[in-house]
Amino acid sequence: MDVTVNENNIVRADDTSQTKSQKRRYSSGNSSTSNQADVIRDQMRNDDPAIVDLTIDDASIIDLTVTASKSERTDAPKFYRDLEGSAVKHKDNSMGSLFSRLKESKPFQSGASRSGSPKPVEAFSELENKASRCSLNPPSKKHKKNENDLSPETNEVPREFPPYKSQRKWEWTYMGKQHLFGDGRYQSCGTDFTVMSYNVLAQNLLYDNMYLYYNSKEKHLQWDYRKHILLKEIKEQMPDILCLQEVNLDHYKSFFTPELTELGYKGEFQKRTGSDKFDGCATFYNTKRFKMVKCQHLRYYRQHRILDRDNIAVIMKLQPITRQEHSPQICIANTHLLFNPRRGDVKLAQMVLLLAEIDKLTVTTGEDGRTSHIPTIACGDFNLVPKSDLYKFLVEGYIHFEGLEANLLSGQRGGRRGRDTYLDRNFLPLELNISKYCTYIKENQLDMPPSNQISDSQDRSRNEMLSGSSNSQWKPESSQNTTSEFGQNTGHLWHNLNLVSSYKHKIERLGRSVREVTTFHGQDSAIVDYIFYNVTERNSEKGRLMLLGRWGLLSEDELHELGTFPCKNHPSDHLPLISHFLLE
Ligand code: KL2
Repeated sequence: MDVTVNENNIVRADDTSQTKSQKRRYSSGNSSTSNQADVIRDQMRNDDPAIVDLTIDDASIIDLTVTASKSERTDAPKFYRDLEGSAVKHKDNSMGSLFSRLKESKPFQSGASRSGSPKPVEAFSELENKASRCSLNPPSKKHKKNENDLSPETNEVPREFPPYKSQRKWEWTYMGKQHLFGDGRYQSCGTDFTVMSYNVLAQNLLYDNMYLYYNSKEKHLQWDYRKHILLKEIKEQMPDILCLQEVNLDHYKSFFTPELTELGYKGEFQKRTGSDKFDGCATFYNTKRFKMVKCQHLRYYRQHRILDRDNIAVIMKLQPITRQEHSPQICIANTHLLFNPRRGDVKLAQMVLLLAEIDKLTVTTGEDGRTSHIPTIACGDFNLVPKSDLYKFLVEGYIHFEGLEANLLSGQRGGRRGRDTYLDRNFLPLELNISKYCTYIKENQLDMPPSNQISDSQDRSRNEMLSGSSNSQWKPESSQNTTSEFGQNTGHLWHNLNLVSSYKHKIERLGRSVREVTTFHGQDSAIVDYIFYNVTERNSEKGRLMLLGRWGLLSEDELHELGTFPCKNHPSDHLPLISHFLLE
């Protein structure tokens, strides 16, 4: 494909080899509210094009020819869906260079599209410079250094950005301060360790959703550039456990595994199911600190409309390497749930499966026959926001889902569009054999009285639930259509994991509490990534896992001021989350 600019300020991208094309013409006229960039982006989103032929002239008339529509998706990989032969590197160079031309052409200046009054080109380059200079590099390993120390890159941050705007800082809990920096009185004999959860933005998804990244410099979007910065971020933190999402299978094999093996890690990977998916979750652990006891690869896909999506999880049981012979184990679940903001019902079903698998993997039976569960950390990209029904289900352990609107469950922007569907009490397939407590039903459980079936702690919280002393307002109805005490088709779900988020989702800035975000790109910012850990007493946050600290996130405003992601020093559209725990 050739992209040329002629004297009349016409940007043209031609590819005559494609035959199936649709032509559209947009004219901004003199309207100050016209918004060519958004129109084109929407058009491209709808048509999912492989090739775009764009003409922009001085009268702000835009001709858009879109080639290869959705129906031809299977042919599209030749162009920009290709993993390594991505647009930027592929011989036809389609999306990469085209997008950089779009940015250079006047109607596409950032800001111009929103305000309707074009800004001079210089203003745009300045914004882009800010973006490319943004530095979120962490303080070095063990975080005990002066937190105001700037990493080398921050030398490049222009004066007008005070350091706090480009620095993430460790936020220590009371326990963390006592344990890590105290006078020794509170030192425990437990194992402390760090967990990083990071959606590294799969290269093929980057090109699939290119409209999100049109403000980024082409160079900063290339895998050959991004991979070095990703590795640098990991090396700077050296987490003991590393949970990555959106890892391309090829990159897992050719990049992450060799590089991280060199650093002393071992890993497990699960690709998203489906032949058109190339990325998945990878969990690595530092072999000097942990040994793997078991690993469960969870594929959510079932032949049922509620679970017909390709998402996956890696659930690992790890044992710290200590002088103790029987050191306590932990479970680390790493997942990337469905993105679709409208399908909260699918996400809920995926969560139920995840919880049941965690329960299965973590349950232990003591010498006295009593069951308990090993401490668990569940992290990843859950594609749901705090305050949503799904978030509440995770941290409160209860949801009355019957009658809720599927498109509102995750609270993501964009969920409200389109037709509403309401959750039915029978939305989970019975064949899953999962109870309303999000545990697998054992054969003998179906007919037996509940008190024999539920472990001690489960029994306690179940009684709490029934007596109304938990967050739940629900009281059981005698006439419920349930197959048994464990039956799932009651319209209610519980789980007993007692999950707490290690991030509070709000940060203090200049005495005010503002929203922090975990993902950010040209279109949106939100909190969708989490590190949850489980406690025995939810209200006091006490348990065998104790949170010592978290690597603080940034506020929405701070990120907006930095420009857009990915950029020079930040290689993904998500920020890495890191939490420091003590296991007793
Ligand atoms: O939000 V994400 O990005 O957790 O970072 O998870 C999904 C999205 C990921 C895997 O499906 O690909 C991204 N618009 C924007 N982003 C999308 C879309 C879309 N239509 N589809 C997938 N993703």
